[in-house]
Amino acid sequence: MMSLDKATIEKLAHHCEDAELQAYEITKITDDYPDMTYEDAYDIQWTARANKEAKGHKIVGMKMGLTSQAKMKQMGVPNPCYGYLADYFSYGDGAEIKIDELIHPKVEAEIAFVLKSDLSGPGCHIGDVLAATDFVMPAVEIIDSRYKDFKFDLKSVIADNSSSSRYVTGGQARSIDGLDLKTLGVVMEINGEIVELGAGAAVLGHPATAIAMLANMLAERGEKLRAGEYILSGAITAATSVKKGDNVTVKFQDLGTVSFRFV
Ligand code: 0L1
Ligand code: MG
Repeated sequence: MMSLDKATIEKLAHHCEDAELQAYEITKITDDYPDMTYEDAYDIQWTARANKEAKGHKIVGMKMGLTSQAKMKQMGVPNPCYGYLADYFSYGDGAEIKIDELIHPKVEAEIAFVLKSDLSGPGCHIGDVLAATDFVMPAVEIIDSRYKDFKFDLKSVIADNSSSSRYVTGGQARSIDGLDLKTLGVVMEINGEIVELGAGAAVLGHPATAIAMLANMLAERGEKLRAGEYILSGAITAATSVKKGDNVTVKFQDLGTVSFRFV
């Protein structure tokens, strides 16, 4: 397998990050580098992440993406992927999100995990995740692929930080005791109209499974999930396009509501 050299990795990290910061579309990078590997794709993502930290940004968490069978099929990709969350991605309940800073955002309802102890793979399983979970919180992820018309393949998406751009957290932080994350229901409304429904099982059968998979994927690079990080477990609803002026409200069974607006 051909692998990209360090200079090309650095160039592509800037290519994707510039598109994110200045909100413009790019064509998928595998068009120009068809022989790049999954390792190259993650090298590009980790290089962009290091560049953000060097500029003074804090990495506050991680996300799993493409965790539902329906979404993997829709996008034609074989596996889920992960990305990182930088400090400026984070918004609270009632936020106003500036849509001009984004390209073609979509919203998806997710359950976020915060761990009380680090979690390492390989061999991490759902029981390890449940034992390590401090609390869960409702979240809405705003994804914004930098690729034209959301047209991509898995390697291109990974290099583009798995389309991460913003996330909004609200509702209540709850211990998982007494919560059934598999059947936990979610109703998404835009401007008062129900647009999506779902239950936690949409995420690989149980959202904690996605967190275990993430720990195992990170282990391939000698990395782990850390206590206190904010970890998005993957979409419960289909990603829904939004426009300026839209009010988004997502009601989570047992966890409360997350609301915000695009301005
Ligand atoms: O969070 C997600 O599931 C999105 C991952 C990237 C794919 C996309 O942009 O649709
Ligand atoms: Mg997501």
